[in-house]
Amino acid sequence: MPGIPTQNIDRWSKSYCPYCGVGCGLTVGIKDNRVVKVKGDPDHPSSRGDLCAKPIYLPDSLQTGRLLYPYMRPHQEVPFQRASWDAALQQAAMQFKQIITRYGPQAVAFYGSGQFLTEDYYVANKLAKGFLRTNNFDANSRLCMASAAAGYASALGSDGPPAAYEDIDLADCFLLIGTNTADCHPVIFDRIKQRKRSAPDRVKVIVVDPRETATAKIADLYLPLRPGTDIALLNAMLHVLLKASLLDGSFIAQHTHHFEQVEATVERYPPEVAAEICDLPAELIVKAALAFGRATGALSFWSMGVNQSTVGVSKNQAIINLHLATGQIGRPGSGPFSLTGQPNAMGGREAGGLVHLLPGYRLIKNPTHRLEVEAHWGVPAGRIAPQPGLTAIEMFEAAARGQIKALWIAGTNPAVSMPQLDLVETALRRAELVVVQDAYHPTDTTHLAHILLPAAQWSEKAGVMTNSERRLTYLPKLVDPPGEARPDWQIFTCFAQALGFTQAFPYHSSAEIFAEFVGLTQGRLCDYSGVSHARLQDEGPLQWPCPTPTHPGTVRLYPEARFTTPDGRASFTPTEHTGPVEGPDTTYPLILTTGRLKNQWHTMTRTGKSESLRRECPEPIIELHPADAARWDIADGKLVKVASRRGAAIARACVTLKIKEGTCFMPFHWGRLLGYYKAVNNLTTTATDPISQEPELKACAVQVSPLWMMELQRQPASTVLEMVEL
Ligand SMILES: Nc1nc2c(c(=O)[nH]1)N[C@H]1C(S)=C(S)[C@@H](COP(=O)(O)OP(=O)(O)OC[C@H]3O[C@@H](n4cnc5c(=O)[nH]c(N)nc54)[C@H](O)[C@@H]3O)O[C@H]1N2
Ligand SMILES: Nc1nc2c(c(=O)[nH]1)N[C@H]1C(S)=C(S)[C@@H](COP(=O)(O)OP(=O)(O)OC[C@H]3O[C@@H](n4cnc5c(=O)[nH]c(N)nc54)[C@H](O)[C@@H]3O)O[C@H]1N2
Ligand code: SF4
Ligand SMILES: [Mo]
Repeated sequence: MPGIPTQNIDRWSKSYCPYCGVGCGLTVGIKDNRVVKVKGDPDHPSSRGDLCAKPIYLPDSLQTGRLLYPYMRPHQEVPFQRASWDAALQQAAMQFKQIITRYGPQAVAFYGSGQFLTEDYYVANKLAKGFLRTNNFDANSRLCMASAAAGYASALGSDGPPAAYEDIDLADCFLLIGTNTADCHPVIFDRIKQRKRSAPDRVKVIVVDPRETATAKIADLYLPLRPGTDIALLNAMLHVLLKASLLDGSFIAQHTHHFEQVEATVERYPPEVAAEICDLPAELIVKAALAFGRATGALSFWSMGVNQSTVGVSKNQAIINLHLATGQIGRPGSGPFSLTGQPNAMGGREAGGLVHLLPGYRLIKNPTHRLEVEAHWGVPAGRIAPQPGLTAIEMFEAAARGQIKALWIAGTNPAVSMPQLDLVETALRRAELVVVQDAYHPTDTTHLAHILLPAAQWSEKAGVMTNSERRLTYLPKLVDPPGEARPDWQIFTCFAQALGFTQAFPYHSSAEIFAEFVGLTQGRLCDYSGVSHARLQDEGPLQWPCPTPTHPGTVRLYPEARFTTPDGRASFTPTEHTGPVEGPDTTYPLILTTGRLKNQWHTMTRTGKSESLRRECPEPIIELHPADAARWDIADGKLVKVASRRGAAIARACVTLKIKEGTCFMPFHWGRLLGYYKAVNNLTTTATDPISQEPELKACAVQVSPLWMMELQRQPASTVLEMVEL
């Protein structure tokens, strides 16, 4: 365990984990204005003292490589000069005003993060949508949860995961589809594992993933499907249940619409047809369907293997169809349950932090919603533009074309995490103004900025985050930020003031901002108008809906199966199988899927600073099936050149039977700054789902070949990867 002996700690305080959307409670030890130790918080109802390795190493990452002061430069070819906060914000304000005057409000854009506090989100959105009149505020949740949010909204009438973690202890069938829960949501995985152990014969676990990850270890049924074929599988499961009369006819009749359309569609997906599409044995599909259909409580968890697809919304709808058809929703131990990626991607959705949203799960396109928000913000009716702004990929495409002139990026590192990094680089180089607000420097994105603004990060600012089970936790400020770093909400507030909007942005604390925001949740599904900073501090975390100051919070949505639609009924949507946009061909014969490693977080600006975490996987790897490795003459442990239609990367071969033949896998943690060819997003595609606009980060076609450079192979891997020119 890192850190200093417990007896030397000045004080302990409760907080919340700044990594994944499980949203575990932390107990944090502080000494001399520094966080020195992190443990689980036994009182946090979502995690009950449990936690994984990543936050334990937070003390290693909080000091090193921090961006301490604002910096500016006239263009990207010259070094940054230190500036005062006033000068940096005045400069940004002047350029924003000029650009808006010259080209209109659509020429500016903000790109934020599911790692913001809810208050950060709220202020930035209010500024963009209510005062600058641009709806161009999107977030990295577009690459992550957008398909899930759209899936819930289309089926249930509103975004919002219906189930809660306590349903894990009550379920007897788990469908884990497109999620490596063991590595990416470890504390939820532990709870599922405990449930399985408590009744090993009764509780069934189904894992659906082209890779046999650590998650598959607890599976009764492991389905290694071909990437991008989930809809065929889910339709076939429904087909089997229909034929076996395992559907809940009265639930369908009383609480839903359009079942007949789905019935007609799944008729065309008998298990034999899906078996062909998915490359799975038909009997495995039947077994999975029966396990789901016979369960008293069926709980489905999913994440990026479902969402990051050109049919991501349909995949979500196909999962929800299964739950509606069996009545497995709103009851203890059941429900469709998307696992949120980032710690506050949920809060971001609630605060309206995407280009098509307004606070309180409202929609830009809805005139009544716009009026309600305009009234709350004290701006004239008609101020909010009626059309959604440009989504993440569209935003960078527009900047690369020269249509977006000013980009403000905060709490995200798109020069590593967006598909097709050439596009991102072109966009950032073409824009007249790139403002980057980050806790660290250099990163691949800060490296391309004109103005750098130092952000206070976790433990250095106070505010609220919502986790996957709709639970709000208060994060106190525990230590002072280093240098001149400021909380994101404060930076946006000061920027709004520099633009002249002082009256509408008078905030001195995030508590005031939270209070203003919760007013906009009143009467909405995500009503938490009974919550305040003070209440969360006094009573601890609360689950929304929580509409009054004495309301205890709500475990589960839709207990009476009354959904958020005008007539209270949910909607089935027929879903059809369509493969990824790039299928394998003779030139690019393998499907590359990308994702995460257990001990790294995203672009490694934080976890990469811990020696212990880095040691686990010091360099990019590529998982290959032995048959594919043999076909292209690749030996385990050797360097491999991977090329797609868009670019190339290099990684070390990890030859394993745990990946499906014809598929390979690379993590996306490395950016070009760490070695140009380490970046997997050199390869990925910007093709997106037509509804959610979420990119297909889980499938593109590649070719692999050994890197025949014997002399290079004798050098340390990092040098090789940095020096090799393809
Ligand atoms: N250690 C760690 N944990 C994290 C993060 C991190 O960076 N590191 N990030 C957090 C964030 S923001 C997110 S979004 C989550 C992501 O959590 P996950 O979604 O669990 O993680 P990924 O590795 O992106 O992808 C999950 C799995 O999808 C599988 N997959 C690929 N294509 C398909 C397909 O077509 N169908 C199916 N069924 N499966 C497929 C992959 O093989 C992979 O095992 O993790 C969160 N937790
Ligand atoms: N190929 C491929 N690409 C992917 C994915 C994939 O599966 N495959 N997954 C996608 C998904 S799901 C996600 S969520 C994204 C994540 O991608 P990013 O959002 O780009 O990843 P992070 O490294 O978490 O970036 C967070 C940034 O915020 C900074 N930061 C930390 N704390 C604070 C703070 O309090 N304030 C401010 N202003 N900055 C702070 C960090 O230093 C870092 O630069 O990646 C996406 N990209
Ligand atoms: S499971 Fe997620 S929220 Fe919990 S400690 Fe690990 S990273 Fe943090
Ligand atoms: Mo994510």
